[in-house]
Formats: sequence, C-alpha cells, structure tokens
Amino acid sequence: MADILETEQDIPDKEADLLRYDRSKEESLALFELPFMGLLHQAHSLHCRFFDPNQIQLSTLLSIKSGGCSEDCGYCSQSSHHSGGVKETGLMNLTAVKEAAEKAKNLGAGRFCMGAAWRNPNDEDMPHLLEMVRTVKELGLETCMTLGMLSDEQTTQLRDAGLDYYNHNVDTSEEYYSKVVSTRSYQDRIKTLKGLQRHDIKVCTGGIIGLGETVEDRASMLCTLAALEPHPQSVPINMLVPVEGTPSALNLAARVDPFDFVRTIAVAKIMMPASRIRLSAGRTRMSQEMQALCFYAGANSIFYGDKLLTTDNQDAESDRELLAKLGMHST
Ligand code: SAM
Ligand code: DTB
Ligand code: SF4
Repeated sequence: MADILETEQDIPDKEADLLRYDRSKEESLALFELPFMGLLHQAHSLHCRFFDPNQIQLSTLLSIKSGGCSEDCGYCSQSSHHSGGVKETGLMNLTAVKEAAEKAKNLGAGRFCMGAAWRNPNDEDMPHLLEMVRTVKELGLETCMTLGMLSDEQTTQLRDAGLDYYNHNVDTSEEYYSKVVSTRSYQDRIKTLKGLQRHDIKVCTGGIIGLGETVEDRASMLCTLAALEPHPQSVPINMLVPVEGTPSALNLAARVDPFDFVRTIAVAKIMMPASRIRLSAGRTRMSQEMQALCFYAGANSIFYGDKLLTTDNQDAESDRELLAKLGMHST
C-alpha cells in the first residue's frame, strides 16, 4: 500500500469498501464505547491498510494576519469579542512569508499552512494571497491556507494559484456549535467545505476536543466529517489550548482525559481510514507517551515548529527527538 494516498481514487477496490459515508451517530458512539485496547487494535489495523505506520507528515503554521477578528469563537485568542486578545496586525508582506516558509522547509516541514484571523478574505486581498501561494509553492512545499469562509470565485482563484489544501474546521458537533460560536452557522462551514470539494482543493477539516462537549458531540462531529464525500484528506484534531480572556466555561472544560482524546483519534481513523489524522494544537500539554498512543491509533501528521498561530507549539527539536525514539520518519 502506498504510504501517501493523494485521492480516494488511488485506493484499491477492497480498501475502498472500507470507506463509508453513512455512519449513524449511534454507530459512531458505539465505537467510542468499545474497550480501549480493542478500539486501538481496530484503528491501528485499518491504519496499516492505508498508510505506513512509521511515516508522519509535518506541517508548519504561520499566522499571516493576527487578531482583531469579527467572529466570536469562544476558544480563540484572536476574536475581538474577548478582552485582552491578540493585537491586530496587517497582512504580512511577501518577503516575511517567504522567509518563514524557507525556514520551515530547512527544518524538514513538507507543508506550509498560512492562517488569517478573518471571517472571510476581502476580494482586495486576494492578489496578495495568491502571490503567497505561488511563492511558497515555488520553494517545493505543499501549500495550505485557512482564511475563513470563501466564495466560489475566491476558491477557484486559490486553486488556480496552486493551493493544495484549505483548512476549515467544523470544530464541534452541529448540536453544540451555537454554544461556542454565534456569529456564523454550522451550515456556513459546510457550505465552504462543499465548495472546496467542488473545485478540487484538498480539504483539511476537523475540530477541537475540550470545549465542554459530550462524547455524543464528539461522535456527531466525526459523523459530519465522515459524511463528506470524498472524506477530507486531512483531519486535524485539536485539544483546546486554553487562552486567557476567552470564556472561562470553555477553559474549565479544557481538562480532557488523555484516554478520551486517544479514543477520539482512533474513532476518527476507523470512520475515515484513508485520511491523514493530524494531532494538532495542544501537544505541549500531552506527554510523549500520549502522543505515541495517538500515532498508534492512526494520527500521522503534526504541526511542526515552535509556534502554532498565536500560541506555543512543542519545539521542533523535541519533536525530532520523539520521532527518532519512535523510529518514525517524515518522508
Ligand atoms: N479564521 C479562520 C477560521 O476560523 O476558519 C482560520 C483561522 S482559525 C484560528 C483555525 C482553527 O484554529 C479554528 O477553526 C480552530 O479549530 C483552531 N483553534 C483556534 N483557537 C484554538 C485554541 N485555542 N485551541 C485549539 N484550537 C484552536
Ligand atoms: C487547526 O486545526 N489547528 C490550527 C490550524 N488548523 C489553523 C490552529 C491551532 C490554533 C491554536 C491556537 C493558536 O495558536 O492561536
Ligand atoms: Fe476568527 Fe477564526 Fe479565531 Fe474564529 S477561529 S475568532 S474566525 S480567527
């Protein structure tokens, strides 16, 4: 089996039978309720049908426009609705983006993901954003952007500039969404995701664990993701990074049981076995053993580099040490 599947069309027939788009919430919940060891065995066995379990994909993040966001996402340091949030910056210049991408490449990243604190990009910013995509791509890196909701025209412009992936998370279940975000609807998120799929940009979409959601919400969120056809190529699972100034209810809920987190990775893998599951934000609060369990359960991508968007990530050197200890390689 090839260790990197670019599209579901690359998957042999017998593996393709393992891809389902019609999982019910009850089926998803039943997976969460399996004994831990059996669940991990099932997830790891499926993972090995589609991927080399020793291989991992490394993505580096860069915040190209921070703070001052009009959205009220309860978890986010960049929302202008929370006090003491991140200071607003303008859109980064091309030279600074190129330098950051070169540094990421030299450290061994394969993909460069550029994020902006926007509800959606303005049309006037598109030429500059397209230039960023072309510049990063010329360095031989895969490109990803996360800029908020997109119109069809913006989607095709990004695709034509060579954008490989677009990140747009559903974040939690449809049922719980309004408890976390009130300035847009769940269906707004799905609409952008479907637009990306229609225009052949690879989709990176996932969510956050630790928002005070129930296990039913986690099961429901994974059903939403696994109902996308094809399945999203990349599925980031974040553990909430508690940020001062954001609603305290969410921050109090942020203590996620490590086994419950690993379970979420395993269920995501069983429901979307050909997708790369990314162990995303929150790794600074995970032990190396917990991260290794996540890799066993089917996570085979991480954010790599000392910073996420506005908060600290596990530093690149200790990640290289961890991967070396586990005998994992990134190419
Ligand atoms: N503004 C765009 C949007 O919301 O789509 C792109 C950037 S936004 C910061 C990207 C994602 O980062 C969010 O959807 C959320 O999943 C994740 N995120 C933001 N703050 C986080 C936090 N404190 N902990 C974990 N994940 C977070
Ligand atoms: C994703 O799922 N997680 C990333 C990325 N996609 C854009 C962002 C994590 C942000 C963590 C908090 C911060 O650094 O601001
Ligand atoms: Fe803005 Fe994105 Fe943060 Fe929401 S998650 S406040 S849209 S930057």
